[in-house]
Amino acid sequence: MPKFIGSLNNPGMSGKISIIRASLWLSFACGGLFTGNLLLNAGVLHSDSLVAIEAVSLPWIDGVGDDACWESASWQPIDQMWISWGEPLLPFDDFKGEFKVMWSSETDELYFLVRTTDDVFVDGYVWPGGKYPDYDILEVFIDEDYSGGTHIFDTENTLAANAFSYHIVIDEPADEGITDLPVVCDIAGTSWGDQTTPDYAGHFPELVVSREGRNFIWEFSMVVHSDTYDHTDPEASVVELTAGKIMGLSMAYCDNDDPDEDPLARDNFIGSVYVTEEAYNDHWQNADGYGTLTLVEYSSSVATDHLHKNSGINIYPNPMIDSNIHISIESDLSGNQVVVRVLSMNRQELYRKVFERYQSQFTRKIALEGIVPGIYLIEIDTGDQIFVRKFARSTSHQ
Ligand SMILES: [Ca+2]
Ligand SMILES: [Ca+2]
Ligand SMILES: [Ca+2]
Ligand SMILES: [Ca+2]
Repeated sequence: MPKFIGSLNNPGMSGKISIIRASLWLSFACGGLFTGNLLLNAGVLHSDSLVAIEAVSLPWIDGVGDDACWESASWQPIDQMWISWGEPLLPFDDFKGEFKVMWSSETDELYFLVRTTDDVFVDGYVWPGGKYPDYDILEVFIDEDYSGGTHIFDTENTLAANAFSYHIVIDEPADEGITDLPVVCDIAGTSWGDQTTPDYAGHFPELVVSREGRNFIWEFSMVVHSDTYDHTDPEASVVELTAGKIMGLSMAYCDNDDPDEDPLARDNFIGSVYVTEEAYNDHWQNADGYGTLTLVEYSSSVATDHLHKNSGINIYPNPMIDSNIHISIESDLSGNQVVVRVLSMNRQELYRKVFERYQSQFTRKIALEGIVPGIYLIEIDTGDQIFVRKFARSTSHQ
């Protein structure tokens, strides 16, 4: 009988498996997974490895995601609560977010399509003040050479441009309207004594944010710069984009919902990758926890595979409502057996069951008695592939 043997509230049972970046290529060798998935490979968790397919036709940057190229990219959720410190997911009307990313060898630019929902938008930031994270902003974190490491200031050992944490600050568009004039902030200088906040809007050649009700679409292009970046000569450090290139990349949203408080203070910080509790607010200064982005050439098979792998497994309802969650697997992903495991975010095994040989559609109910509110990983081993998805047990249906 499968047993639910622990919970996030039982740290004594933790058995951590380290996250190893080098497994990226292993995941490719095994028909690796794409946006929105995590992959467990030979006991090693490789999380949040994104693949960006080259855009054969460039998107029209207008805040509308109906361009043909976006169809071959998958949505990557922005669903990890970095602040407030590991609490369950927010209700979707408070914040919901996801993004797609593509690239072009013609323009040497990355292209992003981001959808956010936010109940209250706090704007009014005046550059170059230092309090931009207390407004509603989208953050793009990029480490061009995937070096990891600190990126606050230019010092003997580190460079401020080792990675960028772009804080995209906009004024809220009118309902059914758009805005296209952001300020993009990050820290530069050699120490807190001479800290400056350059405006990096020039790294985003095109950016349009549209709004319908509480839903926003951020569509933009981005130039990638190396760590030799000099703000007085940006062109000199522009990086050529080629298939196979790996970069560090994460996305996050700073959510404040109280425009009247004084001073303003950020309420929530939601990211696209899992980070440990100690690193919930580390991306701004250290690139070690960034996700990975690998650029690949477009081919119809890659695009088809990409779409297929993301639609082949369904976990529902998510967030789960009671102690049951359902798994369904498309028929052509079938194997002789399916091993299902549920893990806490620190990789503690909470549930394991082997389901015997199956054919055609595979649908099972997984009972997780005693599961406490939080974010979990569900691992599905179909024999030739291992999929891992995140799901949440919310607090609102106890
Ligand atoms: Ca568009
Ligand atoms: Ca909100
Ligand atoms: Ca770097
Ligand atoms: Ca907000």
